[in-house]
This record gives sequence, structure tokens and C-alpha cells, in this order.
Amino acid sequence: MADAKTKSSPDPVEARRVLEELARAAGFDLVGVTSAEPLREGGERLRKWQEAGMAADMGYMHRPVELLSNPKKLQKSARSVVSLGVSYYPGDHPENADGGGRVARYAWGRDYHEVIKERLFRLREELQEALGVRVKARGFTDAVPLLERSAAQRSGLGFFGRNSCVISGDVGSYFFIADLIVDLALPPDEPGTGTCGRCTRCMDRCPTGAIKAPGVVDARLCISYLTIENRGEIPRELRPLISDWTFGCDICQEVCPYNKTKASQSRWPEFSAAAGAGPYLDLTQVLEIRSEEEFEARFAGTPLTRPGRAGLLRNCCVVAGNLKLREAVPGLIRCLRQDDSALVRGHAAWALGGIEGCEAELREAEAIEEDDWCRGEIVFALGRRE
Ligand code: B12
Ligand code: SF4
Ligand code: SF4
Repeated sequence: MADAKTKSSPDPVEARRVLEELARAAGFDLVGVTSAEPLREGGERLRKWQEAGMAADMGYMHRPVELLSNPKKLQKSARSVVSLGVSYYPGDHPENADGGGRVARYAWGRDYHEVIKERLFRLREELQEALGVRVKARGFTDAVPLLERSAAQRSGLGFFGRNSCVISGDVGSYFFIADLIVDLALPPDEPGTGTCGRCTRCMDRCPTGAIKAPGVVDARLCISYLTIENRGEIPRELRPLISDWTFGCDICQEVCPYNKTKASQSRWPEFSAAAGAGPYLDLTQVLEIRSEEEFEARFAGTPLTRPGRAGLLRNCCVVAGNLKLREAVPGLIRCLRQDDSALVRGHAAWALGGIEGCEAELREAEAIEEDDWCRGEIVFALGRRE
């Protein structure tokens, strides 16, 4: 790399060709480039989304639109944004025969943040090597304030579906978007085109009605938000609608005709079911996790750490209640009596309220519970049994 610092800028067309070759060799299924200019249209949509309260309490989504829509705010010297797509599709869910807690496909394997970051870092090194220049770059996936879908669409990776996902004509929508912001001038690709036509399946089938308009998802209603990003209670009226989803939700992608024909198995072994938590959680096991250490030991290195121990147990309580899972009753009772988190105790009470024969335990808990919200849940649960 000695002469790398002294060489002048590489030919943009040649640099683009080399980038494509290296990115494909690194296992990325989709490669596209856009300029580092602000993502104006996406920014406008984000502004309206924020104003409507649809960002819920995700602090990082309340940041100024000017920040989230401008790659140069992340790297001053940025000239191009390289958008990369990698299919995570691990296959379809087997039938939920044993009353498991369903996990969205993107989270079956290892934590994608780590896995992708490593490959992005290597890609940058290889690019420098091949072009013989130093490339100032910032690589990330789902980790910094930037409208990644808007950048990906403008880079030609795909079009915006009514479910708000970027859909690729080659791989459907089960893919992660990764970005490499670089100080290289690269010829931009044409923005992605495509259409949902007259299809509205995702909007019709979303269990909570979270897709308020084409491409507009109200996070406050989305099961993915409620089970992953949400740190508080799951609103009572939404709990039954979560059905058996304990982490994320894939319904608006499962029903999409593009995924029925285009989704193909991920080539990255890290995203396979065998590499992580897989398609279902054993609810009875998860309900027994009482300490952060046990939680880390079970889920470290997978995306399932995101909601934290209390968040994941909250979700498992709700799903056990929805499935009226008899085998989970002893675990739910232990959650109600012993868990340090009021969030867990309250959702355990709700679940027990939906299952016959748990009134005595609920009454006993009512007598000793000190947390007001939790006592309210116990009273509500007892009311369901009357
Ligand atoms: C916050 C967030 C969420 C929130 C809110 C989702 C939402 N739809 O807004 C919650 C927690 C609900 C969520 C859920 C999921 N997420 Co998420 N999430 C994000 C995050 C961090 C920001 C998204 C955002 O800015 N939302 C605000 C809205 C306003 O913007 P947007 O979603 O980008 O939507 C844009 C386009 O859809 C466009 N648009 C829509 N329609 C139209 C129509 C026209 C004509 C035009 C011009 C534009 C347009 O306008 C919007 C603004 O740019 C991104 C990573 C990132 N930094 O971008 C990942 C990201 C969007 N999530 C991702 C994934 C995988 C998911 C889930 C599938 C996970 C799961 N299985 O549970 C679900 C999908 C739910 C859904 N239908 O969106 C991927 C999506 C990949 C893809 N192919 O699209 C991303 C890009 C992460 C990544 N790097 O791979 N997510
Ligand atoms: S992820 Fe699930 S809850 Fe969220 S918009 Fe899609 S179908 Fe609706
Ligand atoms: S299900 Fe239909 S409407 Fe929804 S994103 Fe797919 S093609 Fe578009």
C-alpha cells in the first residue's frame, strides 16, 4: 500500500467494475451505487411519519430528518453510497406443532450486525488493495442514522413495496441492506423500479392494521416494534393479535408474491437456523430465565438480545397466553411469583388469566404485589376468569 497514498483517483467506471466484482465475491447478492447527496424524497416521508407519531418511542428515529437523510452528515468526505443487499432467507417456518414462540426469519441465525460488518471491513480493504488508493469509508448495517431503504432504492437495489420494504426483482425482500459510504466518485446506478400492481395482500393481511397507507407502517401497531424495540408493556388490545410471534413478524413479507417466486436460500451459513436460535423458541425454557447472565449465555451473538431479558420473557408470556399453553403454566406461575421485573410479572398474569384453573395463584399474587401497574394486570386477569 506504499504507493496507495500517492496515486491519483481511480477511473470511476473501472472502480465501479472492481467494486461489483469484489462485493459479489464477498457474498453480497445485490450491489448498487448512489451519490452522497441528501435523500430528499425519503426525508419528506420520514418527516410526515415522525409528525404522525408513527416512530413510537424509538429515540433514534426521532433524530432530525436532515441527519437521517444526509450521508454527508455521517462522513464529511462522502461522495458515493454503495448499497449492498444480502439475502437472509433461511427457508419457511416449519409448522408450529409444539407450541413454540415464532421468530422472524431475519433473526434465526447469528447477529447480522456483526457478521455483515466484518465482511464490509474486508471489502473495503480489498477495494483499497485493488484500486491502489486509500478509500475513506464507513460501513454499517442497521446501526447508524441513515434511511437505508431510500439509499438502497436510489442505488437500484429494488423498489418500495406497499409493506414499505425494498423489494428486489432478483431476491424478493428477505434481504439485509448494508452500506459503505465512500469518498470515491463512482457512477451512480439508475434508481430501482418495479410495482406492486393491484396487489394489496400485505395491507389486507397485517394482523394489527399497521400498514396505514401504501409504504407507511405505524410502528406503534407493528408486531416487530411491539416485540423487539418496545421496552414497555404490549397494549392489552394488541396482545391477542400477536398470536405466536415472540420476536419480529414476517407476515407482510410471507404473503408477498415476490417472495413466493424470488426468495432463495441465503448463501451465508451464519443466517441459517443451525447458527442461532432458529425458527421457534421453547417457551417453557425461556420463561425460566431469571438472570441477565443466563440470558446472555443463551442468546449472546444472536439478534434476540435486542429486547433484553424482560422484553423477551414479556413476549413469551403473551404467546403462551395466546396459545393457552398448559405446559407453560408452571413457568408462568414462577414468573408471576419470582421475577424481578414487573413487566414480566404483569404479562404472566395476563397470560394466566386466559387459561383455566389459575385463579388461586392470581389471587395469591394480588395479595402481595406492590407494583401498581402489575396489580392492575392481576385484577384484569381475575376479571377474565369471572
Ligand atoms: C425503524 C425500523 C423499523 C421499525 C419501523 C419500520 C418502518 N417500516 O418504518 C420496525 C421496528 C417496525 C421495523 C420492522 C421491520 N424491519 Co426495520 N428498520 C428500521 C430502520 C432502523 C429505520 C426505518 C425507517 O427509517 N423508518 C421510517 C420510514 C419513514 O422509513 P422506511 O421504512 O425506510 O420507509 C421508506 C420507504 O419505504 C419509502 N417509501 C415507501 N413507500 C414509498 C413510495 C414512494 C413512491 C416513495 C418514493 C418512497 C416510498 O419511504 C420511506 C422513507 O424513506 C431500518 C434501518 C435504517 N437505518 O434504515 C430497518 C430496516 C428498514 N428494517 C428491516 C427489516 C428486515 C425489518 C423487518 C422485516 C424485521 C422483522 N421481520 O420483524 C420488519 C419489517 C416491518 C415493515 N413492514 O417495515 C430492513 C429492511 C430491508 C428491506 N429489504 O427493506 C432494514 C433496512 C434494516 C437493514 N439494514 O436491513 N423496522
Ligand atoms: S411486520 Fe407484521 S405487524 Fe408489522 S406491518 Fe408487517 S404484517 Fe404488520
Ligand atoms: S404483498 Fe403485494 S402489495 Fe404488498 S409489497 Fe408485496 S406485491 Fe406489494
